[in-house]
Amino acid sequence: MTDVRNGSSQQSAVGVQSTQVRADARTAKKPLGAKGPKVLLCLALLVAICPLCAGETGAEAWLRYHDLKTSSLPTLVAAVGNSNVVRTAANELIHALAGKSKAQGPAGQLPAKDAFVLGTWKDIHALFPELPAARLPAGDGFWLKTVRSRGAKYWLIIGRTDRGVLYATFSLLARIGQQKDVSTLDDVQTPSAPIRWVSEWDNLDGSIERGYAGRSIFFDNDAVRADLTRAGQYARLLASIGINGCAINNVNASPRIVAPEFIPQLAHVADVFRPWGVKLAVSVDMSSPMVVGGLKTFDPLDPQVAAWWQHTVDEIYRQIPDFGGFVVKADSEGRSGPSQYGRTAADAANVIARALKPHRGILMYRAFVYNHHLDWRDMKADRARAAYDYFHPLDGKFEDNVVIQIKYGPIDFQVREPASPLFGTMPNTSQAIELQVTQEYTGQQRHLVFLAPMWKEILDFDMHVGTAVVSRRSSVVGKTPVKDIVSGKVWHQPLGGFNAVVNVGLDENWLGHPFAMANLYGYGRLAWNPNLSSEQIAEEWIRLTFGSSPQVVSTISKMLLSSWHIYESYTGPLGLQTLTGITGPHYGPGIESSERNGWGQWHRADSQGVGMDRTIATGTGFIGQYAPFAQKIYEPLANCPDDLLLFIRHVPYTHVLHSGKTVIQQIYDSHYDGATQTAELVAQWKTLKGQIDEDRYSATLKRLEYQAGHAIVWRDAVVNWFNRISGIPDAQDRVGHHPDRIEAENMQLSGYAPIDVTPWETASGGKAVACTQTECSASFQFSGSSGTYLVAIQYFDQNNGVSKYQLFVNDKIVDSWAADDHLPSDKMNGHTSTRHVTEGVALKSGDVVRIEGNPDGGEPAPLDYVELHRI
Ligand code: GCV
Repeated sequence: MTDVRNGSSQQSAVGVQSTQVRADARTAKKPLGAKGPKVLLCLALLVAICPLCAGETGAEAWLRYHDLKTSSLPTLVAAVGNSNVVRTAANELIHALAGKSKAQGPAGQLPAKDAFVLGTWKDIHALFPELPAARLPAGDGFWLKTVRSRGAKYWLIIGRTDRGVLYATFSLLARIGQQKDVSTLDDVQTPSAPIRWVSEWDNLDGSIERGYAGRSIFFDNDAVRADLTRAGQYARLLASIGINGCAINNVNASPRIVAPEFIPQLAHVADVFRPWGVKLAVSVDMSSPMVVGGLKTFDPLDPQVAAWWQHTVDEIYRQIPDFGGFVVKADSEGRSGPSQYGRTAADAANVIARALKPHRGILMYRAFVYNHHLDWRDMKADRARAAYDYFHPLDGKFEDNVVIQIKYGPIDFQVREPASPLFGTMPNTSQAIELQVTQEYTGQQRHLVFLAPMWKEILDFDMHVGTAVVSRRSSVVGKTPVKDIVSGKVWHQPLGGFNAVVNVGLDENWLGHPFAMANLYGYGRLAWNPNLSSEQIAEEWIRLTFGSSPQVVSTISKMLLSSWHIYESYTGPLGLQTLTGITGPHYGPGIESSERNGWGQWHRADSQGVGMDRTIATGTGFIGQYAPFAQKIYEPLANCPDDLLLFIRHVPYTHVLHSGKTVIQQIYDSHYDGATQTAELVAQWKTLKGQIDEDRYSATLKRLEYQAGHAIVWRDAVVNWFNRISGIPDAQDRVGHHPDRIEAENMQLSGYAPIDVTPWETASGGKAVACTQTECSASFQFSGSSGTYLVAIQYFDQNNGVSKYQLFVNDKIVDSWAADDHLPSDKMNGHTSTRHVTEGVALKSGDVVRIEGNPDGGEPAPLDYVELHRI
């Protein structure tokens, strides 16, 4: 056996010959046969892995294992028992601490020198009978414990289940990674809930609905990928934060996912998940018995349909014995569902749940059921009511392996919503909260938005059902926060937990924005322990992802923790919801798109006032879905919190907020402040130059600079729109006044033609210019004072071409660039409006500034305006 730290070769302390170790490594999976648990010995290499690395892709996320202080840690890793998952844990430890795994083999006894010892309680207890059973963790929980025994010191890594051993290992490594002292440990942790899943909205063709980081890691070309390396790496990341299930396909599911020829392909995914304790799940379509099974119906009460589900589920379990279960989206946004047969969600859920039950499978039935053809003119119509209206009457009617999966708010992953009232009204049903790591309505991973603070507000919200509701199991007194309801604690439900839509892609860093992985990390940590603070989660993530330098930790913490409020302030303050293009890609501003249609994301802004009246007294009655105490927080205008006001009330623009400002002035101020604070994020990040590897530093900087420009697009669109509709001027006279701005349509144009942009508020002055030839130019004569300027050129980067631009001063070229970003629209609008900044341009009065544009494909090298800022 080789101890690489000493650079010498020596006999193992437990007397295992080196030859034996190598030979046994080939048969390591075989049980020992003899009495007592099997101990697998692994030799760790303790070497410094990486100083400040020149460049990192982000692929390792928080599992970088850089700069680990390992000198006081043992060099031996002993895995007890036969579990593959425990073996995975041991290998992870070796990988992390040593950089590479070494020979391993079974031995009949514990190492006689210091070692990490991993195993489930049953196996470890046999070796350390003195350990008190009272400390045994529940569920997937673990115990990290240092003990001295037989002249050696052991770092015991114990789980009740083998998954617990893996979670313990990652927890230990996270502590080491954060440079915490692990010389003495006695820590028992139990996850908050049994269900800690993620969902991926991947389509079988490899595209991802609401995915912003490349194509699917699971599917391509209507099949499971042959190379599932990334899927295995993803399972490792999930396991490291305690996630135990992953539904890999879109909830808008292709029925083919459970077709006989597809199930063996799913088994391949399960194979790469299994070592990491992640159960495979899939989303299924209710019409599968017809589409795949060839039946004439998918009526959930039809015996043939029940038999089809049973047969299909049995076949899945035959091939994937540890299959997790299904997620179902039905009767929602055009999906098929039980309403087609006059049946309920309980009928639909139960027919599938009964098929899963013998296999211990779970059915996650989504409460995201609503009519998207609501009548906009009906002041009582309200999409926010839908989940409660459909599901509350069904409480207690579901099989006990059904979990109702409820989006955190009553609408749809908006930048701010109140907690869904449904959480408080199903005491006899297991529930899970659905969160969204993929930033569909929060900047699509182009904007920095750390979502843990938002999730915390929802999870900590007390539904005040403590004394109001009595379940068939028990009555409840005291606080009833959402986190305790979904974990099953409040009403003692058998199941419950968390499911988040993540949508990782083939991009090396998984989610696109280098900071977006903070949301996946935060999700896992909160699902494990929703009592953690956002500050703690942020700090953990930063230390593991970027290192523990105090300046790095404090600067990035500040950025992360301020980011949600900043984003909210320029995209949808006061409970307006994200004011984005609802009927388009849900990205840039599109304020009116939510109105006059059936989707029900209305803000009802008109010339007099703004907001949805959801009160009991005069509105849609939505507030009445909360328990009486919670109603009192929202219903009286005097109590209603400012940040949800317009979600709950329709008020005049002159209504005075608790803050003392009028609603309209708050809308203006919030957007100006938000854009300014976004620019400050760039400045904050720049202070870290040299302290972060160059690749991740510049990738982050690029996104933050883009965000600062796009925040201005948002700001101008929203303030101009509300200024026009309300007719009330900004007290600070900023709206519509841009002394540093030269509109493209007012420049000297050659080949360029003015064009009206739709919606009007997404272009400065409502107009831009589009090139009608192969080359066009727009120019103006500079008349300001001589000096050095920052030139910001606002243009539209559509996804149907790569136009080229050049900037000239007096015929001398000073900059050039291509419109080669991948923004989500092929038109000029708030999704594509972006800016190019050229710094340090010397200008004197009389100079001619000219921009030349060359269109490409369907993109006419469009220009909106130029802004000049003296440096
Ligand atoms: C997968 C929103 C999204 C849809 C998504 C749906 C859902 O409406 O925009 O893309 O569909 O939510 O959660 O089912």
